[in-house]
Amino acid sequence: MNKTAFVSGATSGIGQATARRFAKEGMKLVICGRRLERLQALEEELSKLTEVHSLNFDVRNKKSVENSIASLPEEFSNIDILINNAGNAHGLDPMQEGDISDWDAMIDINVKGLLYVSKALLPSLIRNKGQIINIGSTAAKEVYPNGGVYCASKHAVDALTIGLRIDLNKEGVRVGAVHPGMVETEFSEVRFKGDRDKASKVYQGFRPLQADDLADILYFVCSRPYHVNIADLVVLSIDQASSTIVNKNLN
Ligand code: NDP
Ligand code: 8X3
Repeated sequence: MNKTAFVSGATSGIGQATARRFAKEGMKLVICGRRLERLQALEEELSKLTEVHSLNFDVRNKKSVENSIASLPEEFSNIDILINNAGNAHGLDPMQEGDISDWDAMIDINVKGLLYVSKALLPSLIRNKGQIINIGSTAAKEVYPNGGVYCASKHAVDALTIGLRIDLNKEGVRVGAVHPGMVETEFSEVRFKGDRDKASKVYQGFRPLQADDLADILYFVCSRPYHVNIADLVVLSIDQASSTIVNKNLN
């Protein structure tokens, strides 16, 4: 596909799988994340398939977001597709025991970071009649125990998706969100602050979604004809019925 895509959070999980999938489809790529070594390794890998440019910044840092995007070389500055994927959960605690620095991280990354990146890319997306796909979550549609702030951050992503779609309607920019249920990535490792045993238990006993499943779906969403905008897509594993109902019957 003859388009340039900007993928935030491309150093692991859904973002990395999506960058790989888009590269296979011949899309030009801007890949982003904080972990420089991973970013460089991915750039080297995908450069065999397509043109790739890396941007190493923290989405929480407004100036860094603006300067990084402003620094894009001419040949990468015409963004057609924005995948707003960078994000994580931090902690899983009742509100009364929540750590305020975890709350700051979730609001600053999942909500404000998405806004900073979107704002910096809107001129290009409007010029190109482009497309924004926000990665929400089932946590954007439901609230589950101990996940109040993460769910609030993803509810905000849902509202911002609708707000952007409304305001960009006259500009011909497609805006939508993909909302995954449980996907086996580094997500739980981040949530549990590096505790790999605890993280791996989250995905035991059932068939979670894999990052490649989301990459396929994201490619599908952005390869529809221009007049088709997939506005809101919830994607669950066969074993998941809701945030709290998961059929964990496998050995
Ligand atoms: P991963 O932890 O595997 O990937 C998260 C990505 O976000 C990494 O590339 C990370 O890069 C990037 N990121 C995190 N914080 C920042 C930051 N401050 N600045 C820049 N980049 C950042 O998790 P997933 O792939 O699962 O998560 C991707 C998205 O999918 C998130 O928005 C998540 O909320 C959402 N999601 C995940 C689900 C799941 O079950 N896994 C379910 C529903 C939604 P780096 O650390 O290098 O900066
Ligand atoms: C992540 C969904 O349910 O694993 O967005 O917290 S969950």
